[in-house]
Amino acid sequence: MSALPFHELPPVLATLGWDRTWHDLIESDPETRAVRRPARVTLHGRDAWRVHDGIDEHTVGVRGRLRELHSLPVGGDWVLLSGTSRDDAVIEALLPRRTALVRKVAGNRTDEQVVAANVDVVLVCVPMHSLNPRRLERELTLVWDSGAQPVVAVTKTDLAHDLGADLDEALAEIRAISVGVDVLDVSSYDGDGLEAVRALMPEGVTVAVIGPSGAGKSTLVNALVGHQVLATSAVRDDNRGMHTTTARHLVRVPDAGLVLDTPGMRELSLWADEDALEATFVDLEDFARDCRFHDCKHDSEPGCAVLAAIEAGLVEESRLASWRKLQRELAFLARKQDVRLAQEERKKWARMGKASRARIRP
Ligand SMILES: Nc1nc2c(ncn2[C@@H]2O[C@H](COP(=O)(O)OP(=O)(O)OP(=O)(O)O)[C@@H](O)[C@H]2O)c(=O)[nH]1
Ligand SMILES: [Mg+2]
Repeated sequence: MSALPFHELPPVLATLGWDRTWHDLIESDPETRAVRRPARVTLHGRDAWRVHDGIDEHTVGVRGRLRELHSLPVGGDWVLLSGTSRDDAVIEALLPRRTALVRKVAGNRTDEQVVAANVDVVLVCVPMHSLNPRRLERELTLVWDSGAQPVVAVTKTDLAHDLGADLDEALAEIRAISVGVDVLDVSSYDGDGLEAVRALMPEGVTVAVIGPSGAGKSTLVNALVGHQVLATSAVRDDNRGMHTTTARHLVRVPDAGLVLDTPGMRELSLWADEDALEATFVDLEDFARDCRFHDCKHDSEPGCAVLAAIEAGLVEESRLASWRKLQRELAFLARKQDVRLAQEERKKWARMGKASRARIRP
């Protein structure tokens, strides 16, 4: 049995993001060719996955051997289903991810968690009245690392009037942090800027929405879809919505692409590499290229172009501080990861040693 020819697949699959490249991928692999039906994960719980197979959306489980893999399917993943109907469908295979938004698992462990897969654009929401620059830098680094394109959405711009705040000033501050990234301003309440967001998602394109709790992510998704698909509610005293989002939903926007809502992450720990950090701090990197010493630490070295730029008021000193902090954090994580891998390796060798000793013993 081989996969259905591309033109015989349900046309709705294309609106979910299925394309020739995905199709060729399963055709070229004898193992996946035998499994007929691609589907996209729209939501996942602890033990069940909602998938859309181009015909309808239903709940399925995964084949046991997939559980042994390090990574189970998450929202946005493409999977292959066995079975011919919704009742006997099971996820048999997880297709390789084109992009993956990954964060470090909350707490002390050095495990990673994939937040969303196969996302083309990540919309980083920043409420206009409560910018947290350090958080935004982290979020942008996370997105650069994922392989998706970051775009910043400054939300709740209608509040500027009520709060007597200067929207242009807030935007300028956010633009100064979002180097090389488009910054849109939106208000889901009065519809301003929604068209610009919609323009990011032509049919088949997936946009994930991230940002702090209460930033208006779910409200924005509802506004794009045109009706309430996700619960949102009044802001509590602690600024979190009453219906704070707890799962990641992938929904289709009529006549457009797909949007994946995510819960506001309270603890945003990085799981990124140096390149992603460079992309976030490209303004500092540009100056750093002109430093006299190529290994300049931008501390007090003579001929440091970064310090000169700060002195000249071209960059904020706080930006250098957060660059250093994130560099330290990543270095720490890498060291911790090395220690863990070394421990696992030692355990493996100890086990193998034991097993071979057992065999040698008469
Ligand atoms: N003034 C104003 N309020 C908004 C706007 N968008 C959302 N809100 C309000 O902000 C609160 C939080 O909105 P949500 O959409 O639930 O926020 P969220 O980012 O999804 O929050 P989590 O799910 O907790 O991560 C709600 O009370 C919304 O009504 C907006 O454009 N303008
Ligand atoms: Mg929400």
